Amino acid sequence: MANFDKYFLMKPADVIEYAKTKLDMFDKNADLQCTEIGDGNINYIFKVSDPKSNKSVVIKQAGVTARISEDFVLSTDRNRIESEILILEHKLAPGLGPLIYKYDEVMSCCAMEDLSDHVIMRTALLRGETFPLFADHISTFMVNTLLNTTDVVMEHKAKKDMVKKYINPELCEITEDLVYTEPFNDYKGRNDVTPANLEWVKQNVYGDAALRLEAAKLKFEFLTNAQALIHGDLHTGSIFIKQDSTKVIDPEFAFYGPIGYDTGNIVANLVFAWAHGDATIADPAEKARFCSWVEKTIVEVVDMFNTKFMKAWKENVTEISAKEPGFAEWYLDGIMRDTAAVAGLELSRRTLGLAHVKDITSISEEKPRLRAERICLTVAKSYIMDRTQFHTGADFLNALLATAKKF
Ligand code: SR1
Ligand code: MG
Repeated sequence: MANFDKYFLMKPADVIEYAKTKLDMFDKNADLQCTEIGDGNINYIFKVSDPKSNKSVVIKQAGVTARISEDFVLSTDRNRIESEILILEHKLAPGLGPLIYKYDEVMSCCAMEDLSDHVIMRTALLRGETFPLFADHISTFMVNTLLNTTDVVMEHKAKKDMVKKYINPELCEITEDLVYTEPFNDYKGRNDVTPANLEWVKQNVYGDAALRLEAAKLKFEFLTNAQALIHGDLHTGSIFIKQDSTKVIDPEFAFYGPIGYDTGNIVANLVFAWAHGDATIADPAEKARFCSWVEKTIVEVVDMFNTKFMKAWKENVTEISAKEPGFAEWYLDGIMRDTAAVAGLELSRRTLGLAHVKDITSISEEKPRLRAERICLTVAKSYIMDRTQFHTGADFLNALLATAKKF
């Protein structure tokens, strides 16, 4: 029987033993059940439950390679980063993430609150469910976790210590390759383009030198702009949700990067939800109900973020130079520009690259799928190329609606 003093990749039976001996949650004689419930690209996630006491816990373990492909050899230290960031996010944005019970450096695993009463947001959106509090919750999460970890609020040496502590080179490399590079040139031959769209993609994406140049500039901003401690992978698959609650999970890509990387991911993944609803919901009234909720949510996420950001700025800013009149507006304008750019990058990479989203891949009929992909790739281009023109939620939505009309 393992005593967990040396790392190995656990199977469900090991996880039961682990939960019994390493967590002070279950009776030593409890008849525990364990299932691997992970459906992400990288880690192994186990739910352990005791039907008798009704207690349960989630245990997440990092392997030495990514689940999606052994090409990605990754430090298991990402589990430390994830555990520490979840604890920090819980302090900065209380109630908007899971509780962490334990981090185990040897086994590179952590034990956290079981959120089985919630559902992964992408899954719920694919079923046409809507969440009226989402924009409010996610804008609070982003403002609190992002602004409070910047040089604007933090003492600069303390912030630099955080930059050091959360340097995350391997996970950042995945983003550099998959988000900023490969969607525009497929130089590693890993892209996965829908065959009937390949010629269109060659002409409109790979063949667009101006687009490739902007993506290159954005990559260097991602590499060098240590603006805030970002989540780094804030898509609808990293959010557990129910009507009255939103919980952000999975911050293993966290590092000091541009704030717009998080806000842009939220916008892009709402656009994917819209594209899925638009392509698959047959009943016009039902389609209007779902798509108009997504449209309103895109607008609200951006506008609430802007309003809350300015309010929090006034309350929390400590950096003297940041108090100069006009500085806050300049700073926020930069975030909106990056939000647009990243929304465009995320839309491009999830449509063309190695890691897709179900919003697109589950569109089973070819014609609507090709149309959905072209809408996403075309609005992506305008988010990237015209990124200085995006300031309000309406700016983001209008670009989407104008693009959709063309196809
Ligand atoms: C190799 S990992 C592929 C993608 O999955 C994660 O969720 C990140 O989005 C990453 O880019
Ligand atoms: Mg993830």
